Amino acid sequence: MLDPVVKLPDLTATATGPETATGGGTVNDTVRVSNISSTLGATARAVSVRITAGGATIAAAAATGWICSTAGSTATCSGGTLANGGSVSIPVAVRLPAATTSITLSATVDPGGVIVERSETNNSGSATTAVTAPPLPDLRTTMTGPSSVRGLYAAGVWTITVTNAGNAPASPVDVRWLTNWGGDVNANAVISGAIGFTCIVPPEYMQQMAYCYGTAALQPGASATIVITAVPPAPTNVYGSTGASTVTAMVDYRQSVTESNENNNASTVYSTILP
Ligand SMILES: [Ca+2]
Ligand SMILES: [Ca+2]
Ligand SMILES: [Ca+2]
Repeated sequence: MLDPVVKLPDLTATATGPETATGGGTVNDTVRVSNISSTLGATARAVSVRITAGGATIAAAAATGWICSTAGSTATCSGGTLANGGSVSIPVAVRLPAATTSITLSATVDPGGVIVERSETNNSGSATTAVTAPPLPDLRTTMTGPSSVRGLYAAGVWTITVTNAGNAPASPVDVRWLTNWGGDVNANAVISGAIGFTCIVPPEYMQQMAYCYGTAALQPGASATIVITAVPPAPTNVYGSTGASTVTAMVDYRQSVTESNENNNASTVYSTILP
């Protein structure tokens, strides 16, 4: 009769992946689980491996004969069988954050310690990828306007400057100019700068607004200006406090451009509408 110790399997796990990658994309790493026991019959059954990618998302992990599930930065594959000398490769798709950081994919086989092995100290491996932030645009606005304007009679002029402060072209460049005014108001937009805009003033809304659609991509460092001239209504046609006008310009209001900063897209001017 054989000494039962002789038949112990020895599971190992290693991880490999690219040393460098651009953030925002997906990289393909590989986890390899092996039974390095040389003893015939030292088969490991119902093997489980836990995979983690701190700071990143595991999009997919799969291997024939194993059941894999993913949740956030963790994946678990279990149910595999590894005869002595056998191994399995598990492709792992890792979705990287759009930032400069370092992501380490770690794999531990038999994390619960339920399989008795010849060595319990060689069950983990890892691979580190240096992630570089991708070039992204950063649209932002500034706006000037009157501190007060006479409703019904005088035109106010609001000047919106749209700048791409990022390091990649931005497209589309769409701007919404939104007031808290009701009633019948005329607004006209004039545009100048690096790119043109097509502006419309839809008549059907309760609040007056204008939409301006950029006619080209805005390059890094470039600016364009939209000048909106509008005659406000009587103070009583302002929603909220009488005569307290709020005008907000927002670029990429439909959130169709991924930017390095999404929090600098709006600017607001407060104007008092006088009777
Ligand atoms: Ca082991
Ligand atoms: Ca922005
Ligand atoms: Ca955006």
